[in-house]
Amino acid sequence: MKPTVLQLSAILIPEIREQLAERFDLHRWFEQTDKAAFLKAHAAGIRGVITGGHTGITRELMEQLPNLEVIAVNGVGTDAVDLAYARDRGIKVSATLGALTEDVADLAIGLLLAACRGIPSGDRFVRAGLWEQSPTPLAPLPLARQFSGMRVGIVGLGRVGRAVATRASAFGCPIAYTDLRAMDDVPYRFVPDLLALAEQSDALVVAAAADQAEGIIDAQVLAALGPQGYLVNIARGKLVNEPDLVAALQSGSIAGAGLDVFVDEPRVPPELYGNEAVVLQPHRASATVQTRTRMGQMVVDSLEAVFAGQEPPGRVA
Ligand code: 8YV
Repeated sequence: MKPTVLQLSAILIPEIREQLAERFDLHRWFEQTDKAAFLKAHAAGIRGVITGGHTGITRELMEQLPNLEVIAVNGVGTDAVDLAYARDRGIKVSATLGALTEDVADLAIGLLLAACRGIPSGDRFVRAGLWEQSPTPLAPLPLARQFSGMRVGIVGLGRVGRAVATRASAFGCPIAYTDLRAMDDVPYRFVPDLLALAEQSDALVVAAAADQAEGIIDAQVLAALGPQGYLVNIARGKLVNEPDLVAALQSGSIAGAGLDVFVDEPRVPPELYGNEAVVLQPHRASATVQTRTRMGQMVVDSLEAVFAGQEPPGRVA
């Protein structure tokens, strides 16, 4: 008999979907209209859960799955899974560690470049036919901010933070970082205090885990970054105090931002829609065919490993 697996978030790659359907008795939670009736009929048989990094799983749902053995997170962030509770229950949790590093770092640099150089504003300007009306488009499109050589401050020097640092270094950017401790295997400057890092940076890139760092980017940090400073967030929305960020973008107390993540996705503060200083993405940093294929394969492999009594790849609990 195939092991029963509950899928909490969608997987778009056809080969992965085929493998899931082939190997598991798969139930899609998001397609269940009567969730209580579904749980009554199937909860006891569910041995595995697939979820996304942002979606995670509620403690309440875990409590209703008495025979759960494994949660395979299709992402690297595990802040939406109660890892302590999973450990207590002996439920193994895996994440797609290392599978999405390059893509997330690529998008961080893309967002920073897009925000500094006003790429989306320029694109909108051309598409609206405004270039022909204003052949020297200086008034509607102010001169941009140079990216090469910017002082880049990285908040959280994990896999993604390091990959951002490598890329920004290639643009001649001096790199500093803050983290829980200094790292002796990198050539970058450690700044223990986030406020000091913000003061000394032209751009802050948020790449930290969100488990214990909610709201660390607040009005004070944004004020320290200053009116010439840019913020990029490709980690989790809740690392940033969103009302403070909206206020900073509205008042010009920072120059701009590039955001892939938000506190209450898919809701984005509506004040940002008309703000040309911010570049917005719908949480797509890992959304390439190549990376999502690697991630999906790790999810399949994790489930199979646990059902075969083995250690899952990317185990975090
Ligand atoms: C994904 C993420 O968008 O890795 C994470 O933690 O949030 C993203 O890579 C998500 O997990 C896709 O399911």
